[in-house]
Amino acid sequence: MPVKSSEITPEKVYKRRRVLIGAGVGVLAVPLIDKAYGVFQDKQEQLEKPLSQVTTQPSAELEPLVPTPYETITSYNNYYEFGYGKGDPAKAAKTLVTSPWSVEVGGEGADKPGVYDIAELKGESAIENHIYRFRCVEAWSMVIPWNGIKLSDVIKSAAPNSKAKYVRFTTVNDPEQMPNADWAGGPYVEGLTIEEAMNPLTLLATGIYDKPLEQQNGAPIRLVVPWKYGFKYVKSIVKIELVEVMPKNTWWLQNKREYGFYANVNPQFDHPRWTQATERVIGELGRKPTLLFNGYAEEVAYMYPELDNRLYFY
Ligand SMILES: Nc1nc2c(c(=O)[nH]1)N[C@H]1C(S)=C(S)[C@@H](COP(=O)(O)O)O[C@H]1N2
Ligand SMILES: [Mo]
Repeated sequence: MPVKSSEITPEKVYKRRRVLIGAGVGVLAVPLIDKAYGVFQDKQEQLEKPLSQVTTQPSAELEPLVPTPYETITSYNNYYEFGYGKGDPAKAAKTLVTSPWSVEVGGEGADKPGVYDIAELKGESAIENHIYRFRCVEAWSMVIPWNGIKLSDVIKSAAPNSKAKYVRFTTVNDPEQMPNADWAGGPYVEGLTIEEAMNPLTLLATGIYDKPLEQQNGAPIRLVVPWKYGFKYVKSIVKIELVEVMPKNTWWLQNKREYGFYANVNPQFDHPRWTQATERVIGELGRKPTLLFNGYAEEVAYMYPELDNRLYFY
């Protein structure tokens, strides 16, 4: 899916921004769009420095986030167990029974393993509301108002021990309820480092726009890691394991050359088949620049001090 050069941020926008900065004109005087591009430019300049020296703008100072309409979030999906088309999950996933539902929390890294009903899991912490950017590895994006709990609260109540180095998540896999259940030859699996899992941005989402998650979005509970590509957001979770060895995640197993474990959003590292420098905002015209760590560098860059495969390989 090559990007037309006309869709890439025009150079003159950068130049104009530079002139404005040079003239000492305050950010408030700059139209919003220029401000967004200016942030992108600052990030690009920062990428030339070692990451340890990068100073980033807090996410709150980036362009205001305009949530994608509910109808779009619930009708344009990736959930391959229900088909490969973007419209398939909204049609086919209604057969997935999401109540009652329990999640097994365990693994060799958990001193207090347990099986939790969804209501019990929610009881672990207060429901929080977070409007996050969402960036798929296919170079499209949305803005999603999530409701959910902090993954860290669930991990803490499992009493992690020294073997808890990674967290492994598993999606339900039921051929009777999922027409394409076997597309990956087994359940969809994802993983995080324990540090990533404990980061306060990381959620277990149970709703969108204050409505319970619909099946196509991963009901009743799915992972949300806003600085990573969408394929990390494993849906309809039935198992969470604290483990010692890095989990083999589904997309890495599918195509090791194109997908890896970390999958941190990085506009400077292209997918072998398309650019990651820009993204198509679903429901809007044209493309916009992609931000390092999807705009959440301030909150997450401390976990990636080296310029290595955590940044420059999926
Ligand atoms: N079980 C499962 N989880 C999944 C997927 C999938 O195919 N199966 N697709 C992933 C991908 S590639 C993306 S972009 C997001 C899409 O989430 P959404 O449909 O809620 O926007 O879900 C992720 N989680
Ligand atoms: Mo994706």
